[in-house]
Amino acid sequence: MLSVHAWADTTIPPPPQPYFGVADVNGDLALDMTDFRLFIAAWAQYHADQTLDARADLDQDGALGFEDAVLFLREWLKAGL
Ligand SMILES: [Ca+2]
Ligand SMILES: [Ca+2]
Repeated sequence: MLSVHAWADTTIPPPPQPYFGVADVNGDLALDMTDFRLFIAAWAQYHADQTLDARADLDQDGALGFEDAVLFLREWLKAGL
């Protein structure tokens, strides 16, 4: 049986902090593998047929280029992912 003291000593991890950076491709306030996959898919699509997923255009210049990749990777590395 679980004692009251055992319950009181249980550490509940803090909720993750919301992420407000530009690399949150899907806008869910978290930077994770979903954003990575979306960015890579947007990159591949853009460089295949110039279809732009504006969510991945991180510098908002109307194209998906090297600068967007640098911005994404900088944020990714800063988050320690
Ligand atoms: Ca996200
Ligand atoms: Ca861009």
